[in-house]
Amino acid sequence: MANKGLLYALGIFLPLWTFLICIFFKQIFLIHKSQNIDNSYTYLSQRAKEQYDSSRRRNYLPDLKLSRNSYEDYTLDYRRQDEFGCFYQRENATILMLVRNSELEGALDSMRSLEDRFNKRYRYDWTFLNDVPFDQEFIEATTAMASGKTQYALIPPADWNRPQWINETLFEARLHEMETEGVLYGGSRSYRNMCRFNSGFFFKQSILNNYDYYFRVEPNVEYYCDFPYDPFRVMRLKGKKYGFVISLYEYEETIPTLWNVVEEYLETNEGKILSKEDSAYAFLTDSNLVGKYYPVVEANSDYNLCHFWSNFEIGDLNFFRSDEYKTFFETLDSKGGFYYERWGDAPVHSIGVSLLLRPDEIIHFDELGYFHSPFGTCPASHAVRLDQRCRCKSDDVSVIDIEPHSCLMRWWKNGSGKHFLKEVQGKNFEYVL
Ligand SMILES: Nc1nc2c(ncn2[C@@H]2O[C@H](COP(=O)(O)OP(=O)(O)O)[C@@H](O)[C@H]2O)c(=O)[nH]1
Ligand SMILES: *[C@@H]1O[C@H](CO)[C@@H](O)[C@H](O)[C@H]1NC(C)=O
Ligand SMILES: *[C@@H]1O[C@H](CO)[C@@H](O)[C@H](O)[C@H]1NC(C)=O
Ligand SMILES: *[C@@H]1O[C@H](CO)[C@@H](O)[C@H](O)[C@H]1NC(C)=O
Ligand SMILES: [Mg+2]
Repeated sequence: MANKGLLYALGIFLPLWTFLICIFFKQIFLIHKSQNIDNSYTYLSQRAKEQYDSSRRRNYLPDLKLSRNSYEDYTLDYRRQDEFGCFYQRENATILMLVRNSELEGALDSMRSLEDRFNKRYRYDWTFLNDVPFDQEFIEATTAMASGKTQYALIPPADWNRPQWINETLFEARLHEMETEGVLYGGSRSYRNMCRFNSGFFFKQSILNNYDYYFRVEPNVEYYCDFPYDPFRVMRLKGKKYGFVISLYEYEETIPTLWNVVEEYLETNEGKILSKEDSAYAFLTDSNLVGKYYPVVEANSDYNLCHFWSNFEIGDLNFFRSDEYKTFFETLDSKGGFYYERWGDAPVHSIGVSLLLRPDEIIHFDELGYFHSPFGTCPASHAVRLDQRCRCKSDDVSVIDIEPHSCLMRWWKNGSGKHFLKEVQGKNFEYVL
């Protein structure tokens, strides 16, 4: 009989049916449970979002300016920032690191941080420069760490080494003198090569010919926050040629005669370059009170020693490749101060861009938290720090932004200006967290 056969089959497989039914209910139970967990997390995160996040609502309230340190109301239209991914048209740009083989660990730390905070979404190329060939271990590890393509170049000796015309007797004497005086890197030969290379030769490397913009990265730095935009795109769309995050005073003992040479350059090139009124000259020379502070460092020349910290910089290579900058660098270089003194590439770049660019061509990226020992910068707005997943405290001792030894306030005053939330919104506006 057919029925008997069916019962027989069901009976024989009874343990199997029971097993399957158990699994089925267990699954339903688990799904249910996990949905509960999900719901509670969703609820919590929704609440946090609503509680804190005026910045996420920026899309709907585009006129709201956050309490950040920026004079730009909106660095970019954020609504267009979701365009990354495979359809994003990258800028003509590369991330650039001059580095030694021995600094591999520090290079990887910086890369890990920048990839996580910015580049993994865009996959810009990484370009590595060195005065000796990179070793296999370095190439392998950095290539594995990069989301974009990597390329490596050897700097020609003529772009790196001390030129023949440097007076060796004088050089050795000054090296010894500055070392005895305890000047930072005062006794170092390679540091001088590095500073001169970064001042006048990095942008001439043929490996960079194919790019318009570079983003300089050093080993052992950290980026504290998610980048809220592609800084290269900001540079192009806003017509910026030089970007910085930290500005401070230079040690005068490293550049005793630099400003004299700059004044000579200004006299010779008057009329060929921007006038003092049109450039950011005032940023370099103002020494009046800013807020509560006079410059914390006394200077012996008209140069107030303010400079952009060049370990972070995003720049337009075509500016550095211009005749104006070339003449500027060559005038400085011909005096030998990169060797007889210890001129840093930071004051040289800063003076160069401040004299040759309009203030509105220089940008302070104030939403990008950053640390290079011993100083850091961190967005001042709590909402921005949450929104960009920052890992920094804006009142940390290392955060230099509005400390007396920072030149940022001077940049606001005599550079490209700044307005504050209350000025923009009027006195009725209150920003409440
Ligand atoms: N290839 C190479 N890179 C160097 C040399 N000296 C300095 N650098 C790089 O130049 C940059 C500045 O040097 P660093 O030691 O960080 O100087 P600091 O930041 O002024 O203390 C870093 O990216 C270094 O990796 C050198 O002799 N060879
Ligand atoms: C090199 O410098 C030393 C010390 O200042 C000086 O005595 C000497 O004349 C210089 N040599 C040349 C060739 O200029
Ligand atoms: C990128 O920039 C370089 C240098 O300015 C230029 O020669 C090249 O044509 C640019 N490439 C693209 C795709 O725009
Ligand atoms: C810097 O700006 C202040 C305020 O606008 C102005 O009084 C001062 O003259 C400026 N400094 C220079 C050197 O132009
Ligand atoms: Mg460094």
